[in-house]
Amino acid sequence: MRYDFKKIEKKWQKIWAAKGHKQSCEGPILRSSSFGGQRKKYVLDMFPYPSGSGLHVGHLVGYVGSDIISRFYRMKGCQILHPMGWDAFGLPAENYAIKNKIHPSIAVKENIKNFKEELNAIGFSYDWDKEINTTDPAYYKWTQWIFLQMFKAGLAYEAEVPVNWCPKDKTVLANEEVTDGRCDRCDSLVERKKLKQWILKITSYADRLLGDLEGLDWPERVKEMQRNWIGKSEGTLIKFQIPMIGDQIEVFTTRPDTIDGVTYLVIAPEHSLIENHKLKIKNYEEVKKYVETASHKTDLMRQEQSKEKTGVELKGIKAINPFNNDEISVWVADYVLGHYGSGAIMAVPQYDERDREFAQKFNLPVIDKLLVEFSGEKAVKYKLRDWIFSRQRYWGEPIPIIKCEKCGNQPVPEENLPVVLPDVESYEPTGEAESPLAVIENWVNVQCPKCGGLAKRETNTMPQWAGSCWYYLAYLMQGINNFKFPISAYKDIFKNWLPVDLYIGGVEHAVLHLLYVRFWHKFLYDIKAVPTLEPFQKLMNQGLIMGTDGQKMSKSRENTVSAKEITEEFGADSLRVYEMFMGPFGDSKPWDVHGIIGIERFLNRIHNLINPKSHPPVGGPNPNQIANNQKDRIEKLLNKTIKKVTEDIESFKFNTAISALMILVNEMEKNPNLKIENYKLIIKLLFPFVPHLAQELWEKLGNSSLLDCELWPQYDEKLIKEEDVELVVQINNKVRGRIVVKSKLSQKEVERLVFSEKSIEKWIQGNKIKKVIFISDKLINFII
Ligand code: ANZ
Ligand code: ZN
Repeated sequence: MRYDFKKIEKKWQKIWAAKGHKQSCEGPILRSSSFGGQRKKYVLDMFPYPSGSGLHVGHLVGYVGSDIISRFYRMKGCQILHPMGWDAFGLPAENYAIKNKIHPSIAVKENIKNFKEELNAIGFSYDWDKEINTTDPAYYKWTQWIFLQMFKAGLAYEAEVPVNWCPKDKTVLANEEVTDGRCDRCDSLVERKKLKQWILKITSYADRLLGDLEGLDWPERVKEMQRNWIGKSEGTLIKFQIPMIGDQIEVFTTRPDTIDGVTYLVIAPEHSLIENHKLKIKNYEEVKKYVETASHKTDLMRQEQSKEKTGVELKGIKAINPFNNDEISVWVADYVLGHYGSGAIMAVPQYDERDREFAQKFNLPVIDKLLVEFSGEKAVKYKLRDWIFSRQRYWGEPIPIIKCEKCGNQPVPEENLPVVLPDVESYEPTGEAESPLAVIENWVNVQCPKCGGLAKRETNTMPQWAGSCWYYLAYLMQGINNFKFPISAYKDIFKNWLPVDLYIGGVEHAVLHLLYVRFWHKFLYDIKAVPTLEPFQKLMNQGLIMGTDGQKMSKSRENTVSAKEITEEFGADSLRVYEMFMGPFGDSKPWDVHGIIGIERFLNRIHNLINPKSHPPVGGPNPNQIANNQKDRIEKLLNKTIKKVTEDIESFKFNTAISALMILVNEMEKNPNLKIENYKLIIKLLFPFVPHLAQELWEKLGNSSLLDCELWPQYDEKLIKEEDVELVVQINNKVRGRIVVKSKLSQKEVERLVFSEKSIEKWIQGNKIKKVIFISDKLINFII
C-alpha cells in the first residue's frame, strides 16, 4: 500500500506556509545551550533565473542539500537564515520574453509565481518574508547606488575598448561570458569590435582577490580556477632601445635568463609604437592592414596553439639587445596580446615554442645560447582584466549616469534613485550597439544635475551579473518593501549575520559570479558598508544530474526530467531522498527512474513501521515481550545511527546518512513493539530528509509540535563505545585465530586477552616475541 503522500505533503506545506520559517534578524538567540559552536547560520542558495520552463530535477540537488542543512541546524538550536529570491534581469529572461511576445516584467512575474510554487512543493523551508527580486526598482535602487559609489571612487570609468560582441544577442559580453570564442548564452562565434563602454576596475583588487582566497573554506578546484583567472605572473620588464627613432620597446618576460638568445622583438597589433612612428615604418600600409585584420579576432583565436603564426616585420626599425648589443628586427604579430604584460615580447626561439614556430615560418635566426644570470627588477602582471560593465539591451538596471556635453559624465543624485527602467514599445535589441532605451526621448533627455543644461541619460544597462553582486546583503534588509536608506541602517544586522556561513551552488560560477561578488564585497568593505573582508566563508558545489543519455541535463538537449512531474508521481520526499542517495553530493550522477521507485518503497516501509493504524500497536503495551538482548541491540544501533547521521550531515555525506537510516529501519522492522522513544528518535533523524512524512508520523504519535522546533537527538557515548569487535590474530603474518573483544582496547589489553586464549597461546608458547603489529579494532600480529 502506498501512503497518501499527496495529501500529507499538501497538508504540511500549507501549515509551514502559514507559520513560515521566520528567522528574525534582530540578533542571534540560541534556543538551547546544550549545543556548542556557532549560534547563527546563514545558509544560502544561489538564486535562480525564473525561466519559463520551470525546474528540472538537476536544479534541485543544491536546494535539497541546503534544506537538509538548514533543518538540521535549526534542530541543533542554531538561528538559521535560509532565504530565497530571483535573479530576474538579463538575457535569459529577456530572450524568453521576446520569443513569447510578452513584456519581460510580465513574463518574469509569471515565472516567479511558477518557480515559487514548484519550490514550495518540494517542502523547502525558505523564509519567504525575505524574498527579493533583482528587477524590483526597490532592489535595483541599491545596485545603482553601489555603482555610483564605485564611480565616485574612480572604479567605474568609460573607455573605448575592443570588446566581445555577440552578433545574435546583439550585445557586448564580458570575457567571463565567452568560452572557446563563443557566447556562453547562444553559442554564436563572438566578434571583436571597438566600442565605448562602462568598465569596472576589478584589476585594482586583483591582489586581494588572490590573497584572500587562502582563508576561505572553498573547494580547492574553485580556488584554483580563480587563481588561474586572476593569473598573477612575476617577471621582469626589459627595455630595448630603438636608436633611429629615439624610442624604446619595453617587454615583459618571465624568463630574463634567456636574454642572450633573443633574436627579434614582437609587439602586439594594438601597440602604440605603430601609430606613433608610422612615418618611420617603411611598410606602414602593410602593417596597418595586418593590424586591421587582427582587430576582428578574439584573444582566444589569437592564442590558439594549432593556428599558423602570422605577422609582419616593421621595416626600417631595429632594436638593440641591452645584454649583448645585437641589432635585431621588430615584428608585429597577433600571438602577442595588447593588454597583457607590456604588449611586447622578446622572442627566444631556442626556448619558447611559439617564438620557434614564428621564427621557422619567417626564417628568423634561432641561436644556441646558454642561459645567463639576470637580476633586473621584478614586475608583477595579472591576466585578469577590467570588467566591461555595459550592455546594449533593455532588460537590465539603467546605469545611473547623466551625460552632459559641458560637464561630462555626472552621477544621478542619490535622492533621485532609482532610475527606473521605462516602458518601451519594442524591447528587442537594435543591433546598432545602442540600447533600445536610446529611442525613448522623454526618458533620455534630462537636465544636467550640475549645470542644469540639457543632457542625456546613459542608455546602456548593467550586465546580468550586477544584481547578484550584493543579493546576500539584501536578504538581511528586512524584506524588499522595507528597504531603508542609507546602507548604514543595517550595520548591526550585517555584523550579526555576515559572512554567509554556507553557500551552495554550481561550479560553473567559479570565475563569473563568484569573482564579481567578491570584488563588490571588498569594495563595500572599503567604504565601510560591510564588516567582513569576504562574503562567503564556506562554499559547496553540488554535482550535476545527467540525463538518461549521460549528458548534462538541459532544455536544449531535450533530456530534462521535470521536477513537477516527478513530485506528482512519487512525492517530494521521495525525490529529496533519491537525489541525496544517488551518490556523493558533489559528484555528477545519471538520473534513473528505478532508483526513485526503490526510495518510494523505502518511505512506505517507514510509514508502515511507525503509523499505528497500519501497524498497531506502536510503542505497544508490552515492550517487555522482546528479548532483552534484542532491545539492547536496537538501542545501540539507534545511538550509532544518531552519531553517523549527525556527522554525515555535518560533512555533506547525505548518501551514507541515508544508508545508515535504511539499516536502522531494517532492524526496527524485525523488532515490533519497541519503546515509543525509539520511534521518536528515528523520526527526528529522518526529518531533514523527509520533512513531510516525518512531521506526519510525529503527529500520529501524538505530538503537536513542529519538528523544526524540536531538538536534534544526542547519542549516548557509552552505548557506542561498548560495542564488540572481532580482532584478527596473526603469528608471523599468518592468521591463527580471531577473538571478540570490546572495541577501542589498547594494545596491552588485547595482548593480555590473547595470552589467556588457549587456542592461540599454544602458537606463541616458548617463543620470544620480536615485534607486535597492532591495528586498533582490527588486527594484532606477533612476529616470533
Ligand atoms: C621570453 C621567454 C622565453 C618567455 C621563454 C617565455 C619562455 P606568463 O607566465 O603567462 O605570464 N609574453 C609576455 N607578454 C605577452 C603578451 N602580451 N602576449 C603574449 N605573450 C606574452 O607568460 C609570460 C611570458 O609570455 C613572457 O616571457 C613572454 O615570453 C610572453 F623561454 O619572454 B617570455
Ligand atoms: Zn552639465
